[in-house]
Amino acid sequence: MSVVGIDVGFQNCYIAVARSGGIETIANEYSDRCTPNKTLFLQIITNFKNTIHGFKKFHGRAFDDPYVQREKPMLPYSLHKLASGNTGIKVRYLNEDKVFTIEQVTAMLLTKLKETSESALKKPVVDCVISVPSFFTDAERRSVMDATQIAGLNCLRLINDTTAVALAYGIYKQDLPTPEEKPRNVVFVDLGHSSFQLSISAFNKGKLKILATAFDPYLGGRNFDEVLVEHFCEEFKARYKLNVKENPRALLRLSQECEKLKKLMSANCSDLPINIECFMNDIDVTGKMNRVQFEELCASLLMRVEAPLKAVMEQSKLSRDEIYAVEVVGGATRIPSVKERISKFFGKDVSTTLNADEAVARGCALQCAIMSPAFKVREFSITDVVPFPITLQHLLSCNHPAPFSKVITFHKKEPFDLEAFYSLPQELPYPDIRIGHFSVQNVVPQPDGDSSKVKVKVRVNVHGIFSVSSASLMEKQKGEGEDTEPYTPLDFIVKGNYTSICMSCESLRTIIRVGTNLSKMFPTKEGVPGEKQDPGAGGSKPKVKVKSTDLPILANNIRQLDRGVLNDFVEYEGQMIIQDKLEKERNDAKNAVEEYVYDLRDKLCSIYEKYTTEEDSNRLTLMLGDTENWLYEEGEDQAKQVYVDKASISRLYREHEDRPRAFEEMGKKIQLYM
Ligand code: ATP
Ligand code: K
Ligand code: MG
Repeated sequence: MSVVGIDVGFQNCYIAVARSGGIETIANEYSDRCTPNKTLFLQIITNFKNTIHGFKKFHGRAFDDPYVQREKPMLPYSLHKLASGNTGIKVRYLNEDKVFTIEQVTAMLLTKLKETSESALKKPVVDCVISVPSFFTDAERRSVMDATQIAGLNCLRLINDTTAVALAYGIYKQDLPTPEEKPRNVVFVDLGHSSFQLSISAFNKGKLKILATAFDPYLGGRNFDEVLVEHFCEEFKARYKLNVKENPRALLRLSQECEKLKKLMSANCSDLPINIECFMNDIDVTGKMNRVQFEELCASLLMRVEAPLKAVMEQSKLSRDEIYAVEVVGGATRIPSVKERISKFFGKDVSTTLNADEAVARGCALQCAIMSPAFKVREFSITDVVPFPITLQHLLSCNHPAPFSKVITFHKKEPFDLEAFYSLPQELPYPDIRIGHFSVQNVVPQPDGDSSKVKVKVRVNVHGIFSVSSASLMEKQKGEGEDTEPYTPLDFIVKGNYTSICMSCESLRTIIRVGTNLSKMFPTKEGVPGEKQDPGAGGSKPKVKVKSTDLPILANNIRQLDRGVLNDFVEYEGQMIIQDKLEKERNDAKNAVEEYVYDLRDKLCSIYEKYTTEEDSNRLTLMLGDTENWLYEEGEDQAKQVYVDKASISRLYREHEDRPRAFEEMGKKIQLYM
């Protein structure tokens, strides 16, 4: 079984694989270890409207979400509002307009990455660990998980980008403090193309614990490109009277050139040129810029670097001298002024001991190796955090350790509903705070008419996804006496309308307090499915026999694809893979004919010259010309078999290649075939 880790970046994807010798990064068919985050649609590769990129943050987003609306005009492809209200992507596929869900588009990308790893490893790839930004919410995570299923991958864990980096950093360190010693605290900073993330991790031998995480989900290398694009749009308007923004293709080219310029400026202080030939209306444009000017233009972006640094330090409650190192990764941390700001804030040089581009993927592969039974790696435990406080009419505080599960007790006489949502809308990257609606069914009163005790287990799993995972009704056995478990302040809160109180900061403290009470009250007990005997609370108290019955839970409004729809998508993805394969074979067959024409023509006037009569040679040359014309006309778009038939002569030809004397004989065959 292969063990792979995939970093699906907004711009760049990396695949790492665990091998016995360590972690390796896989190269794609172009011998590049970085695969652009792009999905190309069949047959129309030259058509840029069908090259889908920049879709990573459409997961779980409503079409009406301000982020989606802001991105829409900048995209060369069109977005579409799905019946669910989510964002779909419209493309030409097999000569038809077709709308794909974001899960399908990401699945196509994952399929490509899967194929890349399979051809590098020469083994099937199923198990994997995939990274997501730490700020991804429940809906985004569920959506990515759906995509992995469509692509036929078994995602063992969605891991936060900076957590993967922390693992890649810590697992090889031989000198970490022992569990009894003070942990080593390291800050991890990742500035990618679309977002800025950081976390602080406390390391001891064999484990890491994320203490806090902070982010600016809308700050990344792309914003720096945009500043340059804006600048040159103005300049070209003034100097060449060109309205670049009206021309999507020109805008795309300018954006690519600006990105190159930005990268050059990281290494050079002097004036650097930007030249684009035939930019618009056959006009060549030129411009220049240096690092000082660039930093002035980007001043407002650079100002935004500090806030998340502050936030993460405040949350961790550490002082700056308790920070052992600040490790930076992500392409955009190469911008010198970004590094300077980080280093100034922490009062120490930033470290770049990790591979800035590949650290995330490597961490993912390590996590996959740890989780895979097929692989032996040293154990390394990871405790991550919940990035946003969740309210289940009360419940999880921000930076609560994850994964975790907790049992909450309710006293009810009838079925009841629980609503889970994010507590602090202003901290969420998008306006929708819903997580899900969970109905606990089949609740009945006790035989004596009293409320029943219902234990509900809530969970945040390894993917960072929240759920109400099980519920059970505790029934007092006749004549066994009263349940001694104390009345909890929680019951009071649940009965009250907590929803409205949760929104203020004041009540956030309340939530945390309730959370703490909860863990004190039920330190280890977790609802186990099936009937069982509950020994009751308090070891010294008389034992109370309680019968427990599992209750069905109906989850509603979960931001995830309907399972039937998911299955259809799995099937459709399979068909598209076949279609792609057929198309590739068809293209290869066509290329083979073309190649044959060139090759034979070449050889007719070189190595075969002396074996061919002039008459034969002329006839063959004419025939090759015909075949070539055919390729540009009716042969432009034919079924594979047509090309195969044409090209089978090429096979014959090769068979005779080492026997030039038989060439004349073969020439006759060629005539037969063409
Ligand atoms: P995200 O993490 O936001 O999903 P990503 O993982 O695809 O995105 P990275 O590959 O880490 O992003 O970084 C890409 C960004 O880094 C791009 O904006 C790129 O222009 C920028 N970048 C790469 N090299 C340099 C450099 N030498 N100087 C400045 N910026 C650079
Ligand atoms: K990346
Ligand atoms: Mg990244």
